Amino acid sequence: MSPGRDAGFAQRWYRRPLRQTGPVIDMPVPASFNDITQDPSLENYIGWVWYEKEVLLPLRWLQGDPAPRVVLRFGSAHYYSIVWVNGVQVVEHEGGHLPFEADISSVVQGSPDTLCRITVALNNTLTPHTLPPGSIQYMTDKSRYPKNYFVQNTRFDFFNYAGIHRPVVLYTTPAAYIDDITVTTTSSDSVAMVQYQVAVVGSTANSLSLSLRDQEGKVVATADGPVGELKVLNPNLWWPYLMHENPGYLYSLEVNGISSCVCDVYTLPVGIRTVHVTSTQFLINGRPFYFHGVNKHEDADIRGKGLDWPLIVKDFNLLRWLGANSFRTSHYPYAEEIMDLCDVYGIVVIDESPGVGIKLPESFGNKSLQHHLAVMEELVRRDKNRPSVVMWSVANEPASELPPAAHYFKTVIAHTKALDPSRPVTFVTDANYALDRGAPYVDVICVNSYFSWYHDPGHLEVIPVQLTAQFENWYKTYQKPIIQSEYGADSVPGLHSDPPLMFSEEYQQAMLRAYHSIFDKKRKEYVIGELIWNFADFMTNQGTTRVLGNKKGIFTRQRQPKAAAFVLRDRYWKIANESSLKSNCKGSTQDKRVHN
Ligand code: BDP
Repeated sequence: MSPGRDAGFAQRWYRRPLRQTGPVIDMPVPASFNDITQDPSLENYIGWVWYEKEVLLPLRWLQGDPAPRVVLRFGSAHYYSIVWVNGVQVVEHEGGHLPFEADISSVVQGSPDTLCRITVALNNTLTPHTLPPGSIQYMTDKSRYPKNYFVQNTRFDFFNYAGIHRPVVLYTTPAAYIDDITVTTTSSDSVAMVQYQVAVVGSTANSLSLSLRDQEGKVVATADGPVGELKVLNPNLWWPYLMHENPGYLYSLEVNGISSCVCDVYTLPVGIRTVHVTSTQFLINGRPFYFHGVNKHEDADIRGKGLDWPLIVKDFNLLRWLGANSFRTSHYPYAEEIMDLCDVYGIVVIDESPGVGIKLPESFGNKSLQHHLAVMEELVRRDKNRPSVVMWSVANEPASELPPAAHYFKTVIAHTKALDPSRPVTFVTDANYALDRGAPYVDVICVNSYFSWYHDPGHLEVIPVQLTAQFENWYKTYQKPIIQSEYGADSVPGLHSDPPLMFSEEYQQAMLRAYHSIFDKKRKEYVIGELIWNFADFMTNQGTTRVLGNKKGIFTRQRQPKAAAFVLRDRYWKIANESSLKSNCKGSTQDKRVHN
C-alpha cells in the first residue's frame, strides 16, 4: 500500500563510488544513473553503486507516547538494494520495479538529533536466478580482452538501466496502523457489492469504520469491522476509456482505524467493475472489451527509467489522442503514479511482472521459481485494488517449449490466481502453439509475432497467410480468446521508400495495414485485442540490429509521431466508435470530433 499520510520527499542524492575511490557525483533521484554523466564507464557500469543523503526529520516524528511509526519507502530501485539509516541496516530488497519499505522508528527515535543519514548500496548485476535473468561472462582470452574483463549478458531487448528509479519518501503512521486493504467488486443492474478486507498491525483492540463516497463527496455506503461488504445502489461503474461517456469513475473508500489512543485513516480509490473471460470474449461489466492499445516501456532520454511526471502526462495525452484504450506494462511493473492515472482515465492494463528473458534451463529451477512467486506476491499486493488492471501477465517470451516450463508456469499461474482469484492470468508467448508448455494454464492466449520482420524479412505478402494460420492454430488447440500482444517493424523517422522497404516509415505503415486486415476478420471470432510493439522508440543494448535503440515505436523516443501513428489512430478511433455504437453506450462527441 502506498503512503497516504504525512510524507516528506527525499531528493538531491549523491552516488558515491565504493570505498570512495573516485569522486562523489551529484546524482538525481529518481533517475537511472547511466546517462547522467559524460563518463562512458558509468553508462555501462555493472556492480555496486552507493547513494547517500542526509535529511532533517521533524521533531514531532521522534517524540510522543506512543511516538509515530516512521517509514522509509522506495518506489523502486534496480536491482538489489541494501539500505542503512544512521549506519544501521534497515532493509534489503531484491528486484527493480516494485516498492519496498522499512520501519525506521527505532533507529531514528534512538538518535540524539533529528539528522537522518540514508545510505543505499545498489547492485544491478543480473544472474540466472534474478528477474529478469541474466548472466555474467568472463572473457579470459588475454589476447582479446583486458584483465578481469566481463560482460553482462541478458536475453531481453531493452537497456538494463539502473539506479533509484522512483520516489523515495519518508512517512509516518500511528503505532497501530492500517497495513493492507483488499477490495473486490461485483455488480448487477442496480446494485453493486464492494467486498473488503482490512489488515491492522500493532493493536488487537481496534475498531474499524468504513465509508464509501461518490465523486460528489456523498457517502453512499458504510460498514464496520475488518471484513465485510458495502452495498451501493445504482452504482456508477468503472468503464474503460472510449467505452463510456464517463470513463474511470472512482469512488473513495475511507477506512478509519481507531485504537485506544490513536487513529489511522487511509483513503483508497475504488472502481466498481467486473472482468470475465469466455472462450471467445473478454468481458468488462458484462460487455465485450476489445484491447486496441500499445506496449510501452519506461524509457526516456537522460533519465532512463527514472520517473518523469511531464513524460507520464504527455504519454497519457498521446494514448488518448491515439484512441488507445489499453496497454501492457511490458516487461515489468510500471510506476504507481502511472497506474494511478490508468485508474483515473480508464486505460485498461495488462500488468506484467519482470519475468522477461527467461530462457536458460537453470532459470526454470526452484530458486528462480521461488523468487518469481515472491515477485508476484509483491506485484499483486501493490496493484490488486486497481480497476484498470484486468489481467496479470507473469512473463514475456520465456522458453516455454522447454520441459521444466510446464511445472514452472503451472506453479506461477496457480499462485497468482490464489493471491487474486478475481483476475485472469496469462503470460506472453512466442513459442510454437504445438510445443508451448505454459499455454494450458493461461486464461487468455497472448501471442507475439513479427511476420515480415524477423521472419521472412521484407516479405509483407506473407502476413495474411501466416497470421491467419497463427490464430487458427492457437484457437483450434486451446479454444481460448487470443490477444496479438506484439507485432511491429522498426522505422527510422524521416526514412522514406515507396514501394516500402524495411526501416522506412512506409514499410511500418504497410506492415500495420496487412496485420489489421486479418485482425478485422478474426476479431469477429475470438481475437480480443491488438497491442502494437511499440508505443515509442526505446534504448537497448548496442548491437548490429539496433541504431541507438529499438525503432519500432510509432512515436519517436521524444514522442513525435511517425507516419504509422496516424494509421493506428484512424483505426483505433474507428474501432472505438463502432464498439461504442454496438454496446449502445454513447462515446463522447468531443472524442469523435478529435478523430474526424
Ligand atoms: C519481442 C520482445 C520485445 C522486443 C521485440 C523486438 O518481446 O521485448 O523489443 O521483440 O525485437 O520479441 O523489437
